[in-house]
Amino acid sequence: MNKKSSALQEKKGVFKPENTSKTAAEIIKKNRAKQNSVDAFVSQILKGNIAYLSRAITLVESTNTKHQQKANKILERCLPYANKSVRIGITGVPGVGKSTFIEAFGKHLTNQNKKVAVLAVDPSSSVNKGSILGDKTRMEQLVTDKNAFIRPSPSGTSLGGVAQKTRESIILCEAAGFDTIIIETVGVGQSETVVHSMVDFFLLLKLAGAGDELQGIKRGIIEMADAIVINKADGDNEKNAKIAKVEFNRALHLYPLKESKWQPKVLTASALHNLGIIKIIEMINNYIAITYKNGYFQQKRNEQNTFWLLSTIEQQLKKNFFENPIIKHALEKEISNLKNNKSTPFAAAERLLKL
Ligand SMILES: Nc1nc2c(ncn2[C@@H]2O[C@H](COP(=O)(O)OP(=O)(O)O)[C@@H](O)[C@H]2O)c(=O)[nH]1
Ligand SMILES: [Mg+2]
Repeated sequence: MNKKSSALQEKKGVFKPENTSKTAAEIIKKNRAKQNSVDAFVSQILKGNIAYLSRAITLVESTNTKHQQKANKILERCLPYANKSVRIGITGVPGVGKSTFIEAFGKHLTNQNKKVAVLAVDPSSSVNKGSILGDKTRMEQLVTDKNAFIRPSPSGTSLGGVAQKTRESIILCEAAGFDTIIIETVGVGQSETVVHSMVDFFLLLKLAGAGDELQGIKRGIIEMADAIVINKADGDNEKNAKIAKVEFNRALHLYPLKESKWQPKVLTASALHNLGIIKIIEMINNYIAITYKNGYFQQKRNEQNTFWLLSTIEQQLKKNFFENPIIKHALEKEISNLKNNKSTPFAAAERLLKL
């Protein structure tokens, strides 16, 4: 075979000069650092830049210590611009219509030129990637609305950790100009209590005709609610919803008047057919006006802040303790001692704490 025509023949390469000069590379690097600086994050968030808001929330949610430090700096500087919003918690069992409701409710608000952020606290989301994400199809209109921002639940091992991240995200959203913050949570377990402790108004969605046990709603959650909305009040269900409304109203009147001096309301709605939503918005506005006037709004936020300060310290202490290599090692030893009946849990705990 002719050597020249062989495909295997190698051609000598020509020298190719670097297409970026050193100075150009440095300028690019510097610009990138500038774009990623805390200053850039803060100024862009305050301008309402959604891309930066999203990235800041990602930093908040990161487990990387460097990211967390950066997030804390951003948070600290956003804090003076936060707080000017109405925070609404929405709970109810899966299938009750939370996502459909938030879509209808959120659309009404953005039509009134409000800026709506939807966050979630879902401790199970580390497994199924968060309820909202899958639900984005149910929030089709809100997802594409430039005045809305939807973020799925952070994942995490502990509810406390997940909640902490959501609280920090609230601050970032508020600094970005969102005046209505909706926090969704699934009505199972402890997450309602946690969401209740970070919102101004707590709304429980229910269905007519299904008993509380069936709906997995505990008495304590009904007690926390500032309003119960009986959803799916349409078609054949409308009559049942009206009956349920009367029953719930009667039941709610048995509870002592809340510290807010607000008598919880029961309303019916059809999230699917967009009925009864305006009344709910008016009711929440009314609640805000009343509690602003009687001072309860601020008092509750102050109490919530104190609660979160203490719980943040608690979490940090725990984290520092359990992540300390000396403790980690000693803990392992103590656990194996326990197994061999060489020690008691109390004596072991005392020794570890002294370390
Ligand atoms: N008839 C009726 N169906 C509804 C209503 N709201 C939600 N749904 C339906 O109930 C199902 C569950 O709704 P979804 O919003 O995903 O509930 P979530 O699990 O609480 O978020 C969906 O098929 C909805 O279309 C309503 O007001 N009326
Ligand atoms: Mg949902």
